Amino acid sequence: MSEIRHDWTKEEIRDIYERPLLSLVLDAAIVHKEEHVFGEVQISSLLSIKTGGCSEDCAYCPQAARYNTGVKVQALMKVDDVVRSAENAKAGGASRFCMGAAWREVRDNSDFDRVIDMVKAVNQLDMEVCCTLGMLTPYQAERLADAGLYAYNHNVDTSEEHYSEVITTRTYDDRLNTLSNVRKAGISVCSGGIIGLGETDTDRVGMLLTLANLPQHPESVPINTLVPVAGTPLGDNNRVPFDELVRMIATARIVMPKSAVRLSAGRLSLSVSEQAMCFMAGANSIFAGDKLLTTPNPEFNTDMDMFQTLGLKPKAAFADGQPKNKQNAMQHEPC
Ligand code: SAM
Ligand code: DTB
Ligand code: SF4
Repeated sequence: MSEIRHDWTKEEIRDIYERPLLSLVLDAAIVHKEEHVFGEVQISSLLSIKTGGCSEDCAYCPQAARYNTGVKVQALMKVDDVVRSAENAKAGGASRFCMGAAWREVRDNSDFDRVIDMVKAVNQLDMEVCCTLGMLTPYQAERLADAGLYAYNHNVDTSEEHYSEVITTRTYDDRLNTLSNVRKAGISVCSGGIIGLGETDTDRVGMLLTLANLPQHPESVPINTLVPVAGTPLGDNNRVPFDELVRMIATARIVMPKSAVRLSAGRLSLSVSEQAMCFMAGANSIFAGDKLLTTPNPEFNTDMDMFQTLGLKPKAAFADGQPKNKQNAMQHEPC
């Protein structure tokens, strides 16, 4: 068993990150095999329930209102349409359904009431329900938990030092506060970041340090590579070399041994063999479906062919435990 630590130093993580690539992958694969079912990969489906028009200035994001990216603003979807999409995702083998909204933060209004109804409805399908809606208060996190929300995605995105180069309309501490509110509400935490934002290796190590030294490791750690979108300030950034992505995944696997590491945005630019190396290095979760929120992702059938070729198996829902409201229901059931 790997030791679960929350007292990593920057130097220790940097030493891991800088190991010769194949030794690093081997070390990560050993941790992965000890802590997870090797070859089992969680399939998450992603749906943008409210698109574009966001007030934040995240320099990578096509949904920020201030950048001219061609993304069409779409109001919050109807509950029935969301449920239909979740049913399709389940039929395709997804065990987690993640609903994303281009909001800076959740407001206590009828839109949030509708999201609560979406969470309840998707929860009925026995899928792990996830949301990513921006900043949350403790009360909002409680409401989501009570509705049966399984996980909440809120990325730290980059290191604390690099953060203000990318986003100025909220702080790193705002992000960490929301993560703490989510954790206190008993919701599974999904938090990671993006590489390719113009950060240094030290920033990448710094981001992993933040995540690995949280009081509890996030249950999921998405590693996104920037999908450069024309019109955003980072639209002309170069593609991240694939070995750097592998390094990031392997280091995340070693410093957070029990977390799911998600090979997230950017897969469309990776070959099957490059993705295979990511799985070898400890990635055990993907977003499947031909669209992420607004940008393209590999076709579902292409991914299933990859699963076949690499001998990967989709992970069942709730393999790591039930959401809070189901736990309560089970505790109150007579024996
Ligand atoms: N508005 C909410 C928020 O910011 O938390 C939820 C949606 S937001 C689009 C979710 C995450 O998507 C961001 O934190 C970022 O990590 C990722 N993301 C957005 N645009 C991206 C891009 N062009 N390439 C890679 N990842 C991106
Ligand atoms: C995460 O870390 N990556 C996903 C999910 N969480 C919400 C989003 C990726 C978005 C990529 C850009 C787009 O499609 O708009
Ligand atoms: Fe808005 Fe989220 Fe995009 Fe930032 S990442 S602009 S908060 S939708």
